[in-house]
Amino acid sequence: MKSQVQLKKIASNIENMRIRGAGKIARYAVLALQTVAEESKAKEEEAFIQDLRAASKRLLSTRPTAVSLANSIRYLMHRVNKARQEGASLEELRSVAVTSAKDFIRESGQAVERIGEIGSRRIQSGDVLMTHCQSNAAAAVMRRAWKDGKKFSVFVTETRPRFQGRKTAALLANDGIPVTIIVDGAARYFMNEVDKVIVGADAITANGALVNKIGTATIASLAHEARTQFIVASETYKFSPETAIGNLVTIEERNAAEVVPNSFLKSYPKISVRNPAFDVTPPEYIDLIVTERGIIPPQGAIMIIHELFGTIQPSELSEYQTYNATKE
Ligand code: RUB
Repeated sequence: MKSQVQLKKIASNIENMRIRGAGKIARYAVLALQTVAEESKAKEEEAFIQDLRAASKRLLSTRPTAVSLANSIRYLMHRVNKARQEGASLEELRSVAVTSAKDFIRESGQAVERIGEIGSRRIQSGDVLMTHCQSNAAAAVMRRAWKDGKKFSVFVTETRPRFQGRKTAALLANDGIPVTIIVDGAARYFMNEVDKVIVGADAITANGALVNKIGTATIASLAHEARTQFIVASETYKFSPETAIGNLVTIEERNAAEVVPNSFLKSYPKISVRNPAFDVTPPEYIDLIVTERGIIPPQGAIMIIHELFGTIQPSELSEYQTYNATKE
């Protein structure tokens, strides 16, 4: 079945990071669900929903830290479940699923664009910026500011172990933005020259902490020490409702072979390697979070979560949880 092939392919490409970055992961996840909905051979409504649930389960297992993934699936499943409760037929459910996927992809693209627009107002000509990893949202801010005629330069950390910084550097350089790549460990060496650090988000917690690529928290503490502004660019579907009731965001640990070659590990079997993909930056180190709804201080994260998800009960943290504010 084409949809199964598509689901398998998208899920394994998220796992092996051919599809990466929290926003993109979310968009591909709903695209996979769209294909499953289009191709489902289910003969009745409940079986159709079960097909979507099974696909969601597979997608959710791919990258545990990306809250955007769970929220994008929730966005679609909430609408499908609501339609089912209202008595929708099989074909109506299919159409709700497909439309929801398309809506999410469109809204997500618009959110990144809007973040670029809003965030770019914080950038001034003459600024020296620093960024880490590769984030479409953070890049949107810098690219929009450059497009608007502001002149600035950017230090890009290479971002061990997967070197996503090279992708960011290439993207910005293609626009003509002056870019300097540095090793992650050189962040402090250059921090006193930097006016603003700008990064993306894998997740924002209820207390305004940022979960992002490993190394982000170190850079944030250096920025704090140097009194350099630390800006996060994040769509609101990266805000984690689970954290409002005390759950923690799971930090993904990846394969040791990303850090050292297997041959090294074989030669030194007693050496162990840890490879957490993300870390947590406390809200005290964050000056502002740029969302598509506007700029908030980290303390405002809980308000966004309440607007999006309402008051959260532990039993509601399933696909049924509502997205109050997303134009229902
Ligand atoms: C990517 C990363 C990015 C966020 C935000 O990690 O940490 O900063 O996902 O990206 P990985 P975006 O390479 O492990 O996926 O703004 O594009 O959603």
